[in-house]
Amino acid sequence: MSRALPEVVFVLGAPGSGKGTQCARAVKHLGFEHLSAGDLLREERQRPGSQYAAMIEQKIRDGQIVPVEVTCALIVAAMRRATGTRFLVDGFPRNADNLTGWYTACSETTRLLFVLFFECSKEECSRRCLARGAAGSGRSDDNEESLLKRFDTYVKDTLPVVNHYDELGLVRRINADHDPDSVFEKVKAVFADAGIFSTP
Ligand code: UP5
Ligand code: MG
Repeated sequence: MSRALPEVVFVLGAPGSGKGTQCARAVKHLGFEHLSAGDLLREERQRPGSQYAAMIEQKIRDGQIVPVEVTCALIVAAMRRATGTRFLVDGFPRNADNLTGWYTACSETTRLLFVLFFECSKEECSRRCLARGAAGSGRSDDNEESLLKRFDTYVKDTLPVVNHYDELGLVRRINADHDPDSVFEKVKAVFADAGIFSTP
């Protein structure tokens, strides 16, 4: 008997646009599991004996993108460990290399539902990340120098990925420049359009 493929929603948007915040809510109310590529990389960086730790730290600090072999392996392993079959893959794919790697590793073993894309001004995103850094996030990239690089990479490498999925009719745009509750209302509406409804 054939089993349904795991379903994936990619969650993209600028640094600080609220991907993680909204994914946490979607886990609670929409029954998805949240796989943040950035969190998985930060965990791998902390794992004793990881051969990738130094490379990951340097890439994160410089706002550059880790080679897809590393990131995709972490995502696939996390999906295998999970109990659910619906995943929010947050912050991935971020460039052409990520896209190719995902197609090779997962296009036949998962079903992409859509791409949730958070649009938020650079000023607001920067303010949020710097405030988080000032409040003691401990993230080595929540500083002005890293943020400039993160934004450069986002515009140069990640927006073309969004455009690619837009051409396939898969992008669901959300104006994320509002308070988290209002943004989540819009997120729920996108999922409801796809036939996925929230629990109270
Ligand atoms: N906040 C959230 N929503 C708000 C709202 N509506 N109003 C006011 N405040 C709001 O939110 C950021 C901050 O803003 C928080 O303090 C939050 O409370 C507040 P968050 O939900 O964390 O936003 P998010 O978009 O998740 O921001 P994040 O900083 O995580 O985005 P990045 O995309 O920069 O970070 P990520 O962890 O995905 O990646 C980090 C680095 O890892 C990358 O730069 C890259 O070097 C590397 N990476 C890869 O190489 N490959 C990958 O596939 C993924 C990452
Ligand atoms: Mg995040």
